[in-house]
Amino acid sequence: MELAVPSVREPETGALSGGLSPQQIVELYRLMVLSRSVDDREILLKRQQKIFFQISGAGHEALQVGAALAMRPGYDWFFPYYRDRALCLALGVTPAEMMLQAVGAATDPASGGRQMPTHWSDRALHIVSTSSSTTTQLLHAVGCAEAGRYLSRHPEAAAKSPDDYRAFRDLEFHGDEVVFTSLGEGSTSQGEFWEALNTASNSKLPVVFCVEDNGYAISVPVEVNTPGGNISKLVANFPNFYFAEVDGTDPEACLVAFQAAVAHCRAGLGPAFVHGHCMRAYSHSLSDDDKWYRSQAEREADALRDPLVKMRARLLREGILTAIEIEAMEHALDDEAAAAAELALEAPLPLVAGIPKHIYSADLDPTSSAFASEQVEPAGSHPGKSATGKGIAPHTMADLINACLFDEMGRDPRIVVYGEDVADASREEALDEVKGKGGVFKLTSGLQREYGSDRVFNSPLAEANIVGRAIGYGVRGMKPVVEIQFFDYIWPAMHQIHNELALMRWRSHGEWAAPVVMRVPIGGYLTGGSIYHSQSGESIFTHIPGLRVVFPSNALDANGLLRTAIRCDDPVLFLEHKRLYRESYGRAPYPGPDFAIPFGKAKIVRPGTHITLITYGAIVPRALQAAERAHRENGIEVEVLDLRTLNPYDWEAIATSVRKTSRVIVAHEDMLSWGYGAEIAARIADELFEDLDAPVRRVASMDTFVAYQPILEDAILPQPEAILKAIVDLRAY
Ligand SMILES: Cc1ncc(C[n+]2csc(CCOP(=O)(O)OP(=O)(O)O)c2C)c(N)n1
Ligand SMILES: [Mg+2]
Repeated sequence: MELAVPSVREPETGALSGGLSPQQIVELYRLMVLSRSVDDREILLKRQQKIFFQISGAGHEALQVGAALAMRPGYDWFFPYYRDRALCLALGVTPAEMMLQAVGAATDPASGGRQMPTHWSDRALHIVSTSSSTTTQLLHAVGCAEAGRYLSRHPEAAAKSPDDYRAFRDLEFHGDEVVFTSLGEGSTSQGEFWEALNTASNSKLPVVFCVEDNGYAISVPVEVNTPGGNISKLVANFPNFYFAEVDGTDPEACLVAFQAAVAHCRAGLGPAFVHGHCMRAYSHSLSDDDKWYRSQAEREADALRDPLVKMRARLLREGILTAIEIEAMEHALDDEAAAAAELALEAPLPLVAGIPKHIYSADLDPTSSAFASEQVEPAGSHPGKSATGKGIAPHTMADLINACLFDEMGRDPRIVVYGEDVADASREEALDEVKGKGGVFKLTSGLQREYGSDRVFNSPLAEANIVGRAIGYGVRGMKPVVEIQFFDYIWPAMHQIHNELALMRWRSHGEWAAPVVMRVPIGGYLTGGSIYHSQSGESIFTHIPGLRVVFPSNALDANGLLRTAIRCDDPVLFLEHKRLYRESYGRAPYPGPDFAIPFGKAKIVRPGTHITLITYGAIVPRALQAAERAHRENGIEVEVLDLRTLNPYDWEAIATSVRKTSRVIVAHEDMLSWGYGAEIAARIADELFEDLDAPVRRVASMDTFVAYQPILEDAILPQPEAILKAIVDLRAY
């Protein structure tokens, strides 16, 4: 790839050498002015209503150019934020590409018209797609750095397999690569900032954190966000970091700071933190006016620190360029930005028909027969290490999930497993004498012992950290299979799941994806599980396009569906009902190391002719109990359908059964209102109205959380008696 600034970079390393020549100083200025010109052109277009949003990097150019020129595009990795126009230009994104995003063109290479301007993405340059959410990108950068380190230590993981997601996921890595990420000073208030620094510091990761401190977060001044007003002072005690605090309006000072930061990272000494004091030459965005909240004196003082103004003065003062030469250069760059805009305004617009493209992988369909195993034969002893059951005897769901993890990790060196308490013992020296933890439910038991601490390890107690880092691993082509200890505590990760994980592919128009598996124990019926260890809430996640949601009810399905989740190329929320982990219901022999079940295929667990009962998870055994009693006591034949996966779900199976029975109950453990059954019931009413002899009934828990006292717990959660009553009522309708 052509470097954008060959005259400035050293050809071998891509970095600048110290002590800049006049020519190199001019090149810095050129990049800064080009960035400002593109911003100014966009502002014009926004005022003419030819583009729909504008946020500028004006005032941040010096810091960003200094950062970009200390690193190597296409070799190092970049997780920038929305102000980083000058950084991206210096890395090699063209003004035309930026303008294509501003107009929302079909040919916008970063997002195909889906993201606002300045939401960067460029695969060749290693600029990973970023969102509008402040600070989420830092954890991606941390995971990306971990992946790079892992791959350097395990180059065998780069091998491709035609049989799974690896066929479509190329790996690139270098032992001395660095990962850059940036954010504003206001965004350092987010917890994920601290979560990212924790892991980067603890694991000595080669991440360059850049805080672009312009003193404001929209209208909120720095001292409101940062106690004492200086983030450098607050982070100073993190171990292993290189720290620099620089005048972010002086590109040369910034470059020197970043070169030292990058050298520290490349040498494997740990992360770096560069805090640049820049300024905001314009208001926050075109939707803001800083005259509303900044005094005139303050604005005037800030304007004197405009890096372009300062550089212009320096060029003249040091006789590097004349006023005429500067003016000619600025005009030429303005023309370049104008030409880019003209080009973009002529570009084709995205087709409405293309909207669903890249919500999920187009390469690998987890509903396809490629994931359907032959009839399984009991395959003898399973490889898992969980406490119950070895040999050919029927195994619990816990056993067969553990066995699947063992098998898949043996087969695919790109898998890493981490989460809270998932390791056998973080202090490896204890392993000789202890049994090992292996998860609070023991589902990951023995994995660290078998596959080593590089592949199975404990995370900090921070759920956003777990999922955010997994996204960083995922975009590098790795397969993180992470555990969230309880569904009740998935909420700190919700931002990462909803705005990042599920969206990575769609928002980058297929350029990036993070096919992460999140295993999550869920549900109640625990007798004493109470509010914070009994929650359901799967419909909150089936409401997220881009995320697959799986919810098995028995050991065999859990084994086969987890295998599909791991081998597929989409992010998967794999919900494991805690009550089912060691139930006698649904045990099965070990089905062997290649048993897989496609997504979106329901299973008729009891055939019947009078009523269709659609359910999943822990309600399956309860529905079967109710169906048996309805048969014995009332002569009603209920067909029980176990959906097994909730997104996608098997509409064909539902429709076939409903056409046969004409009466439907949807039953689930989660609350009734706005629950998963609401969507299924609505679709049946919409598309199968003619086939129905009665309204669609729902059975679910009360619209409240699960209480501790068992009398209350039993009343809140749906019991077999409630299902039986619905069956009898509906038959009589
Ligand atoms: C998680 C999140 N919360 C709120 C916003 C809305 N928002 C966008 S930019 C911004 C201020 C950011 O300030 P700072 O981090 O200092 O960056 P700057 O824009 O000043 O460069 C806010 C509140 C957002 N994008 N993401
Ligand atoms: Mg700011």
